[in-house]
Amino acid sequence: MSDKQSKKQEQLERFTADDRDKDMTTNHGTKLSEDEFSLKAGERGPTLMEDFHFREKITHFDHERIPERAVHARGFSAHGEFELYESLEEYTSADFLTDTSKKTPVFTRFSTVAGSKGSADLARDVRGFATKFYTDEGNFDLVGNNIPVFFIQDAIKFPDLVHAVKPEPHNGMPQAASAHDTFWDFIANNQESAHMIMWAMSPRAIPRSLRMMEGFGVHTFRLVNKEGKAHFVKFHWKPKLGVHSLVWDEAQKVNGKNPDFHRADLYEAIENGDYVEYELGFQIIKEEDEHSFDFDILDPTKVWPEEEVPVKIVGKMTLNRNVDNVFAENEQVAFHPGHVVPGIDFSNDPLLQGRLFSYTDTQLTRLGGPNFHEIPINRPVCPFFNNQRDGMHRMTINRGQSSYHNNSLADNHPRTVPPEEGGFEHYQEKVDGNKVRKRSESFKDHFSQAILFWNSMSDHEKGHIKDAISFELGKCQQTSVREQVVDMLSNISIDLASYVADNLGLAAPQDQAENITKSSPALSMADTIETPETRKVAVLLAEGFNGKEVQGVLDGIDKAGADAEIFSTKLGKIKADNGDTVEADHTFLTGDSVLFDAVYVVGGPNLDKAYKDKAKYFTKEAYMHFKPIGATHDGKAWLEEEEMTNQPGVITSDDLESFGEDFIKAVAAHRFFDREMA
Ligand code: HDD
Repeated sequence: MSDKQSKKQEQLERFTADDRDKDMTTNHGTKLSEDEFSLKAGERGPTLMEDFHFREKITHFDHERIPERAVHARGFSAHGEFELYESLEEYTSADFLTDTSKKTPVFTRFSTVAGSKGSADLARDVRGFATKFYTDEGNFDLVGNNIPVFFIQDAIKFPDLVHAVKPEPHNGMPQAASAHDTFWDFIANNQESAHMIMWAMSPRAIPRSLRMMEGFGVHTFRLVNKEGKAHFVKFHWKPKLGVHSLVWDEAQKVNGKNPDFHRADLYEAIENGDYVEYELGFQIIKEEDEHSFDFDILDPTKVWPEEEVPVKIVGKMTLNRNVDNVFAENEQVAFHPGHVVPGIDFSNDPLLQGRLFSYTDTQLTRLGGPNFHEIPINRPVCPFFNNQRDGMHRMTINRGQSSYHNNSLADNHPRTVPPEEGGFEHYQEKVDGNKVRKRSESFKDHFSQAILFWNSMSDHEKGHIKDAISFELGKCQQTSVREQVVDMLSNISIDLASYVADNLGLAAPQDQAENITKSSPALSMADTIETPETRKVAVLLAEGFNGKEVQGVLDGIDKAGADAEIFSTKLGKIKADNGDTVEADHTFLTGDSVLFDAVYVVGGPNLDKAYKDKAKYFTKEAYMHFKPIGATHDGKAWLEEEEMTNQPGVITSDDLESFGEDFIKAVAAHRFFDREMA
């Protein structure tokens, strides 16, 4: 974290309370002498109404919960800062995008969409990626997802989409899962979802870490410069650690072993000083080129292929501070795609236009009234004044006699500000049309980009998608739903549709998918950044292990920025053959293979069969999830016994130095899907 507190942190500081070393009082300040027993008429008698302490404590508790978000209920957040690499004044007048000397405080909340607040992190789902920039000109909220397109083209269909994916109303199942009839019935009968469903069934929907996924503003926005000239823009976040995912079997197990897997990963990375970095990128299209593409740039079910419209990297966000209080910050933060600052404006994307209504509206129920902007996490760092007054939970004590505009009593203050001095002015787009409830002709192609996405996938991503759809439809009860989806898939790929049909015992589809061969390599995760940094390596060793040699490998893991955690027969100190000790972090009871990126198997003398079996099972599971595995000493023999050697990403060697290097390289590579093919 920067040594100087950010403006936002200073502001939040004024609202924080630290009750260490403090006396206990009621909310009204009366000191309390007792907090364990209610006031009773006699030791065994009834509680008395006059017990104000009891009444206050229970009343507060009775009202501790607020409605969870209608979608994106389960989320986790962190504070940070945004730095700009170069002035973008050619495109925008926004000061945080033109002044490179500024560090703009940010607050980012990641979320799953469908599950309740208490659901598990590794649901197969889209991830929300919402960032509040506390700029000196007001808050700018970039409320995006980790997938660059959306299921629907018009916001009026959002309640239908959400009703379809949420637990079914007659039995309240399933929780945090799209693998059920109503969701797939919606998909098959709303074919604009074809492109997004391909992303949602791809590995992107089960990220390895919130730190290892991209973010997208999804919609087309506008950047407007000082001269009033506008460009269309799409926003991107690119993680410095690359884009990585888990496999489905692993994800489901992680949900049981550690439902907080993603939030713990983010929290611990920040606590360890491994600050989380994403670069901000812009795709920019000139206004005059609006109609130069084979898709409508206002259609939120379309990407702008990066090969056609390159992503210009403009700055970096670093998340470097955990929240102090999950309710006060993560729960009470209120994002809104309509929170813009001068220099950023909207496009006519009908999904975006509808969102501009929904987000303030939902906070009225969720946060209990119109003053949620006064909650510390939501306050801008710049001053804010207007004539809005009163309402539930008003905190500000507005002085003065007048609360209207125009006035003479306060010399017309608070005054509006002309655009040249920083007042927001809407981009003066000429709009002329008949009032119609219609989909534009240019929004009617639902399959070209679904095919583009499919064509761009590596073999293992294609395999993942095939199995994901087979899983999801396999969980659907209605044959008619399965059939309709297979029919829909045949518009994307006959290979995909036939595979799924075969898995479901359905007839192979007849229709041919359109013959589109175009692909966009940027859509695949296959060529992403590879690094061992912050990867978690499970090291299996026991008393009497070769201390000198193993320490060398552990040092190498540490030097590479990865994190080795020791599994042994018991917690506490484990003695090596040279008398050195290491501290065991886990036993097979407290830790699990699915919670690690790689396994290094060492073993030790005098281990009983039960222990060896567990160690082999642990390693085999990592092997089945295509993870890097290294083995030296006794570990090598275990791998041989289980026929795991001579496979991609399985490193064994007697030369400890080359072993260390090869193992770290394997850890950086993340997964070895060739093993799947072998
Ligand atoms: Fe939304 C929350 C992202 C379409 C209505 N949305 C919400 C959050 C994210 C998104 C990240 C969680 C914010 C947080 O962490 O507090 N939503 C999107 C994206 C969309 C999208 C990327 C399409 C491109 N959303 C969308 C539509 C509507 C909504 C079309 C309604 C017309 N979204 C909401 C909401 C939520 C919300 C009900 C629930 C909680 C909240 O707003 O504050 O208003």
